[in-house]
Amino acid sequence: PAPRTVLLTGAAGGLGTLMRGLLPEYGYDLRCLDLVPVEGAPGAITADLADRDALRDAVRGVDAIVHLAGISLESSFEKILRANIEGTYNLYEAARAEGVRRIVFASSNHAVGYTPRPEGDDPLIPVDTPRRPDTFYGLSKSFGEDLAQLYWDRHGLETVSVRIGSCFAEPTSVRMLSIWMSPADGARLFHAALTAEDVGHTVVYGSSANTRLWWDLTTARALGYDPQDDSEPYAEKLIAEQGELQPGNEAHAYLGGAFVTDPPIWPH
Ligand code: NAI
Ligand code: 15L
Repeated sequence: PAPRTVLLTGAAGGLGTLMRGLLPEYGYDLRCLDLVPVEGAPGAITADLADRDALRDAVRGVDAIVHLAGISLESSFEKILRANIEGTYNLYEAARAEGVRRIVFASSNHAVGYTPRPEGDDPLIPVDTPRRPDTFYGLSKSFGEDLAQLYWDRHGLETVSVRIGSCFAEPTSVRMLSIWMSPADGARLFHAALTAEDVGHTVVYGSSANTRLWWDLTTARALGYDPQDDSEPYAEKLIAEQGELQPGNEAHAYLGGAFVTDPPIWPH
């Protein structure tokens, strides 16, 4: 049966807030969790991913989990270790112990951020390209994908790892023209990841059907994802303001963009 009750971790964050608005239209009952109170979500759980007891209570009885919580930019190794690496482990352990069958894991393009971006007629980047994290943050997403594989192989807990590009209301940079995921397509992809059958551990890229796409959406489409948006209408204005990406510029040369040269730092 299709999952109905879904735990949404990181529900107070940017993507969590967008998905709280969009996923209920697909019929889900969301149980929200975050480190900070989730405004406008009565009954939301305020808990740290470090709190194993709270996670056991939070996952009990849900059909699936959408795991967005964690540090979403670069930080010290110690902070990334606690929130993203141990935190994701704690969530998977709770899910295993409570018999949850499926997790949708918010991985990131920064797990493969040191992959050179395709130019011209270069082939699109496949999901099985070697992982090349660009930061400790990207390293934690690479860990999450391996953890997901282990929990599938050993425990039969299924995961769709979504290497999200940039999911914001609009693309705001020339790089984002290639990796943008509109919020509506984000909800379509999460819904597909929650409902497709026999996913085992599947890795997909998360973006809209952008004209300037850098990566291969075949595995995402195989879940039933049918993206409806394209960043191209934003291209002319962004390129006029910012110029085209320059191959000689290190911050333009890789998938991870400026994360390889000057990563944005998590503010807390
Ligand atoms: P965000 O930073 O706005 O939200 C993350 C949420 O996680 C915050 O509300 C924060 O309070 C919560 N959180 C942090 N540490 C926690 C802990 N120890 N315990 C419980 N909750 C904790 O980030 P955003 O943009 O909403 O991203 C959500 C997820 O998607 C993140 O895992 C991020 O790495 C991933 N992602 C997002 C992309 C995007 O374009 N928004 C791109 C690629 C990946
Ligand atoms: C990410 O992984 C971040 O969480 C998000 O805030 C954006 O910076 C995105 O990658 C990106 O690469 O644009």
